[in-house]
Amino acid sequence: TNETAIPQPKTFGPLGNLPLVDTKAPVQSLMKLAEEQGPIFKMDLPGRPNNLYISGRELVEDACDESRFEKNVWAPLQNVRSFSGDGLFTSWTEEPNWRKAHNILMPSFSQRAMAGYHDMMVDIAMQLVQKWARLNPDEFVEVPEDMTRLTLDTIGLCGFHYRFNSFYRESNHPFVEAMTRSLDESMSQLQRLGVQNKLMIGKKAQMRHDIEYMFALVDKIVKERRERGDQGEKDLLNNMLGGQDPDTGDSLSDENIRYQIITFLIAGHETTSGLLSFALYFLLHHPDALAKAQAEVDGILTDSSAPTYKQVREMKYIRMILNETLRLWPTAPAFSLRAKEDTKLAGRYPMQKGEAVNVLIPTLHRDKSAWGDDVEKFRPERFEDPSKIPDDAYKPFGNGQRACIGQQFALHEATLVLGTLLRHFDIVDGANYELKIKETLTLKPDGFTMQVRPRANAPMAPAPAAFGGNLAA
Ligand code: HEM
Ligand code: LEH
Repeated sequence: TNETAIPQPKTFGPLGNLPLVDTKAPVQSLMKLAEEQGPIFKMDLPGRPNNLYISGRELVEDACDESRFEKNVWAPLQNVRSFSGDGLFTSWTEEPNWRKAHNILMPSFSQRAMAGYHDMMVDIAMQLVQKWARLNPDEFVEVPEDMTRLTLDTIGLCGFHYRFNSFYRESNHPFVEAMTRSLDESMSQLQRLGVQNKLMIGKKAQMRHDIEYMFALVDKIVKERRERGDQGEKDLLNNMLGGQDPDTGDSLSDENIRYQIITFLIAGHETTSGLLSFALYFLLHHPDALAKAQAEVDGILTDSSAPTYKQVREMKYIRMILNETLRLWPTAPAFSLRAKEDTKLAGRYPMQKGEAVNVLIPTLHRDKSAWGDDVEKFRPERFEDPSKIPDDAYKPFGNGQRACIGQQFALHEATLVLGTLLRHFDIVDGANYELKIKETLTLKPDGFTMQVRPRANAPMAPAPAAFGGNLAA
């Protein structure tokens, strides 16, 4: 027949392939394995035999056929369900709350809806600009930490009119601590043996405690809004509290609203802060791209008022930089699909109904047959004409009806912030930072610091009236 055997790296008895995976960096281990094994390979993990990883464009294109494959809520997402339940990100498509929430929330994430969030995004972006403007020349910016402050505060304000006020705190907001620990623990559980997991009593108690903290914060936000009533806030919370599914007339239950809020707080900030951090890292190392980006924003942001929605939409090169950053380091690095019926993947690999394939996005984004030989090179110009990108070679936001609902939100926010930062500051690699990637389900540059210098020709950031509305005063 025309069936092909699937490669598998060496195994270690009952541990299977687990010893080949660095517990702190599973995705980077899988990328190395993919380089050795090719575009499809098999991994046996304790209690989880036959994990298929695919990373070739052709295979991914076939698995993205929604008539034969659907989103798989795989082990990494199963573990997250303890705090995000049947929220949009961790629900099966057939669970009734997926379509209900999808229908109710889609309009809140349309490109049009971004105009309504824009001023709130600017509010938080300006807090970052002002913090950086007040640094002494010898001080360093902790990039992922400040980007996390920014993206958490942005989703808090746009989603729920809640201010985390992260820029007024020396360390992370307790919600971020609870969330990061829970995500870490969800990932660690994947690599422990069943018996090991049962022995982790302290970790379990910590996770229970963290989940209770997150639920309590969210319940407080909902309770306060219910008591105050709808005052016309155009945010996600009002849409969830008041929205009805046009198909059924149903609205979301209180339990499901809690899961959606946790989902948005997590999804809405982890990946976008990683994106902004990697983008600044790449710009430090690509002066040509940096100069082009600064020339673009200098031409668009010509007066001292805050960027408008329209100006952000004009920042085409900044957008290309973000696209190219997500090519090399897609901050949500994998998703999983399962066969809806018995089928053959790419006409060669028989799959039974329910069998899954996991898409390894960073390796897909380095498929030379799709991108050319210079795949390792950071070159935003690849995205000049998106029609030139082969189908399904670029999947940073997932696939089909289960693709990221927050894509426009993330890209509008990231474009606004990167454009505004580059208009105001030159960036300097004062610490000779060497890239090291931290994994917590998402990817971030670990310990990345740099210096910033206010640009001579920058328009001054709008400041409170006490300062004359202008930092120069
Ligand atoms: C789904 C990536 C930002 C909310 C997804 C998926 C990916 C992804 C790959 C598909 C997951 C799967 O198939 O299992 C990203 C990246 C982001 C980002 C790279 C930023 C650079 C956001 C933001 C929000 C968000 C800002 C919300 C404010 C969601 C939700 C889903 C999702 C709710 C599930 C959608 C559904 O299945 O109906 N995202 N995301 N994401 N994302 Fe994002
Ligand atoms: O493949 C992974 N883990 C392996 C285990 C390992 C021992 C081989 C496995 O098979 O479970 C790594 C898992 C990576 C999961 C990426 C999930 C993406 C999370 C994105 C969260 C943020 N977000 C959500 C929505 N929009 C953004």
